[in-house]
Amino acid sequence: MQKYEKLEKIGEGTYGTVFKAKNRETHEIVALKRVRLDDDDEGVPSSALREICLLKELKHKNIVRLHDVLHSDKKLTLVFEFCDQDLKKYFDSCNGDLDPEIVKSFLFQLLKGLGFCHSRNVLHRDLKPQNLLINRNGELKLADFGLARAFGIPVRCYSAEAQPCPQVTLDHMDTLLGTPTEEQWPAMTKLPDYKPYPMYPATTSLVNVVPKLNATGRDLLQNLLKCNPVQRISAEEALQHPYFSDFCPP
Ligand code: Z3R
Repeated sequence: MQKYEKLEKIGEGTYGTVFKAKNRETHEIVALKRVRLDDDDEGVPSSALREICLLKELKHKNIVRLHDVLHSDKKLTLVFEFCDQDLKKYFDSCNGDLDPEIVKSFLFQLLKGLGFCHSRNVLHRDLKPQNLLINRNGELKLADFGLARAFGIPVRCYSAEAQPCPQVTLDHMDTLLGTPTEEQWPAMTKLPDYKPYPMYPATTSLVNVVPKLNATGRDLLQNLLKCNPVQRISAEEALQHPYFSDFCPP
């Protein structure tokens, strides 16, 4: 750890604090994610091991690069490439006034990174603005794979710790778009944790939610937000959607 000079705290991940730091020899700026290893615990948290194993295999320009893993007696440190800010901080700085071309570029890169993960049988499972990093060249990278899963290997039961609970988000989507009906999603009631819940009608149309997005963009969004995974557009398909027909990747 002498190799790095810790600068400031820049975030909190699934299981640890993230610091900006400088390599004392090369002066390269990196992000250090520190994982505390408690004495009475069984060693390295499973979320950290999961992130290390998955990220070692996921080398893509839209996925934050894991440079190194350092292990000292009580701490595990993941050394990542540095990005200037996360998307939440960027959104907050824009006060809701986002440039539609930047939105398009960020969505394109998000789908590229995600499509790459899916092609390698990895589900991120915790996509949110804090886990999407951007840099001053306009590049966007997926980060925090602490809740990610390799799929394809049948898993009988997820541990409670690994199960994200996006209830607030689901409720918000239900009130906005309407609760999915059995007709729209026949397999819904057969899901392992399915519980009957209030049926909300759609309260608004996407035009009111994203007034600056054109009709083609709204069509893509509608397809990305389909609750029924059979009907939902994949990342690869989304990249071919007409919304991107005028987009030139750099
Ligand atoms: C790797 C893993 C997690 C993070 C990395 C890199 N960079 C992060 S979080 C970050 C967050 C900001 S700047 C860099 S913030 O200032 O926008 N919160």
